[in-house]
Amino acid sequence: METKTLSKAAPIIELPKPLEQLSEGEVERKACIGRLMTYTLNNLTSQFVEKDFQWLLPVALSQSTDPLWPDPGASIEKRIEVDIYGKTVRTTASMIIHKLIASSLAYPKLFILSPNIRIEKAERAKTGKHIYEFTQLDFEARNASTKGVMTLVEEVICNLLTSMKQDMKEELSLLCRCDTLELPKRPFKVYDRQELEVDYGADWEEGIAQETSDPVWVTNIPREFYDFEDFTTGKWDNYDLFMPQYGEVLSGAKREWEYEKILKKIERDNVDKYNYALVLKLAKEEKLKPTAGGGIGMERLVGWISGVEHVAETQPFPRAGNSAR
Ligand code: ASN
Repeated sequence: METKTLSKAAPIIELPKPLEQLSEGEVERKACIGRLMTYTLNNLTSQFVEKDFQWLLPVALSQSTDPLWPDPGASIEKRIEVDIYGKTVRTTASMIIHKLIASSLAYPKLFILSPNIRIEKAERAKTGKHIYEFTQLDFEARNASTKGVMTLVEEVICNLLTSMKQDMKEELSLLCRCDTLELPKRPFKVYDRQELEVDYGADWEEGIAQETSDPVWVTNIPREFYDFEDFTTGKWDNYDLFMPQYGEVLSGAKREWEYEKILKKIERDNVDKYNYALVLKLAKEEKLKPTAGGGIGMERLVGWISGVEHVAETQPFPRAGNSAR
């Protein structure tokens, strides 16, 4: 089968201006996006609390942060490490390991608004999708299934959009999103990454985002050791959520919990075992439980809702390029 050609090459997107350089009209637009962010945070956190998820506070420095490796989508240029009281800790790339431990030991259903630092190669800022500091609504549930997580996410996103379209008409119309932001039909379609590669080649993420007019799930993406991999079929039980004309806003998975598999994958990936000693110990003692979850990128979700060119437009102090304030 022939690979489809994408309609246009990915455009290079200007970095957003800092607050103090915005014109009056641009400030109004910024404030409008800010109100949609407030609405989204309030709505999603309330929905998770109502569903009996416990709201945990984030950690900023830890021994076991996300290795972000091997993930074909990652391009980490620099990792920030610092010595505290004789121990090397790192800035949080994601709280995935903490989620697995917390959900297994004490908080079966949890979520965190977790600030993540990922210093990716500078040119990635020009995609309009990458920022070096962002916040995930990261959630995890003990004994949850992939289907269960997909249903939960579809429900919370559709609830958010339904009430936002009623309550935030002024903001959505100022951003010209009143008519274009449609309520998706449930359940969302599910694609296997392998079938998308046949259709679009290596650029399947861009391909599916351009072509779909509804949010879609993509499963079976090879990546870090903590996502569940079926060793007999070679398939990964994980999932990303892609928004139409935009791209990925959530990634998640059913997780590994068995010691032998985790160890094998850590060794296979050349990941430093020492940093994951606690999760290995818990798995060995059979205290690590099967969980599933995901993380919604808040800037990306609100970026898609607002129709921004660059995701950093959703941030009061854009975290892209070298204009840090
Ligand atoms: N939050 C993601 C998850 O739950 C992990 C990540 O951000 N790398 O799978």
